[in-house]
Amino acid sequence: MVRLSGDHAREIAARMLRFSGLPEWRPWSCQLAELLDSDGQVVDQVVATFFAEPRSYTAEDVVEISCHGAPVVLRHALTLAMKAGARLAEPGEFTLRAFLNGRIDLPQAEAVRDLIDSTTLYQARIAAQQASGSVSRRIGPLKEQLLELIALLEAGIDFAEDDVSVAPPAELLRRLEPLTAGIRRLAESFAFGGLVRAGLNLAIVGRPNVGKSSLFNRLLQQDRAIVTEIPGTTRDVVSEVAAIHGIPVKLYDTAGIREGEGLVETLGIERSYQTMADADLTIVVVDLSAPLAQPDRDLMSRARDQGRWLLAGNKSDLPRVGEPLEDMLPVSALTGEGIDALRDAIFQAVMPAAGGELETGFITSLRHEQLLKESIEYLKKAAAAVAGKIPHEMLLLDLYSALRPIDAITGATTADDILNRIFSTFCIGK
Ligand SMILES: Nc1nc2c(ncn2[C@@H]2O[C@H](COP(=O)(O)OP(=O)(O)OP(=O)(O)O)[C@@H](O)[C@H]2O)c(=O)[nH]1
Ligand SMILES: [Mg+2]
Repeated sequence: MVRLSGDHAREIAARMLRFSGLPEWRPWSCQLAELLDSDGQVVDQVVATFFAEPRSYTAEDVVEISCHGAPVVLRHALTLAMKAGARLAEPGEFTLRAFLNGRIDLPQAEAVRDLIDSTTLYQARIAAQQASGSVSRRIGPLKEQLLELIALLEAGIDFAEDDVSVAPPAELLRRLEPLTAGIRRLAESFAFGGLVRAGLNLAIVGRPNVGKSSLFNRLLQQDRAIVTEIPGTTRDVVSEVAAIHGIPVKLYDTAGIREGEGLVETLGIERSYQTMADADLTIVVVDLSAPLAQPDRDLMSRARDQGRWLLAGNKSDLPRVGEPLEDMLPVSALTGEGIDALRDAIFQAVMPAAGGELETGFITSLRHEQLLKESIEYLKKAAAAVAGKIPHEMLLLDLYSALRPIDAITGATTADDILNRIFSTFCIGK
């Protein structure tokens, strides 16, 4: 599809296409037309759709020309468009115009990019929610609370002689607390949101021959890593991406951990430790059909020290030896038993504790997370200022500083926004 946006969209389309008769630009309807080569011969039959401003993608007049898709034809259509007075759009320019024309806000524009980059349907669903404004719907009420607080203090200062009572410290703290907590919850949602967007690194570690490569293949649903009954089969890290509950998960199969036999294996084992240190989540695999050994325990405590981890007891199809361990997930890479439960556990391990917030929107952008954290720092300063009985003028400076990063997400607040609030919430009316 070739998209033309701007005041001249219709003129340019009329010049580059041949219509049967004069083109009729009825909004949101389409017309058949022909695309001609330089000799005046038809090279494609196309459909031209007109979207009248402001109800179009960019909020400007838009004509979309749908061709059959051959790259040479599309390139020719672009050439014709440029000859007729158009210029090529910059990357993302249509979405930029939608933003500049006020049809979407910044988080929505960013979500369009994420939607395009989605590799799983789950990612697409989250991006689509954000493109429809889920981030702003969560930040909006928090910003509202902050603006109210600012208006309260401004009114106290500006209209001191108009007997608008200046808020007592207890009242200020009562308002600051839920505001800070709300912004913090949103910032923390990035722990999960970031993974949804960028994916998760998952290391599979364990002693030789416990079935790491078999489990890796099973989670991938393809025979990617070599499996043999010889301990020390895997020598180097093997990685591949699988989707687990819609999150792209990069799985790392590693060399079995033991006292290395030879240089190659020793180097491989070093990489296993490195992979484990870099991973977002580690699965320690043990063999249920053999007694637990000290190296198994060492690996478990290392995983525990390093962060999020799961314990998988593999070969559950064989007679079990040794005592069951706490929180161990029995699986069989051979039969597939327990693999679904393992997938669930992987998802649960990275999902936020408050699972209910999943559907109401969380942030997936590192930029948003950093801005929210910056805002929290100033809100903390403001709370300290209230406690320290620092003058309201100074407190206001902190609140404005807390507002600035939020504005960087949602778009700027103007002095009018604050004045309107002061005049609407207080009966100054003079
Ligand atoms: N019965 C049974 N055998 C399994 C299972 N998983 C793996 N095996 C067998 O265990 C042996 C070792 O499997 P691998 O997947 O190569 O083990 P690994 O942990 O990757 O071994 P290294 O790469 O040497 O560290 C192979 O003979 C597999 O067929 C299982 O769930 N049940
Ligand atoms: Mg292996």
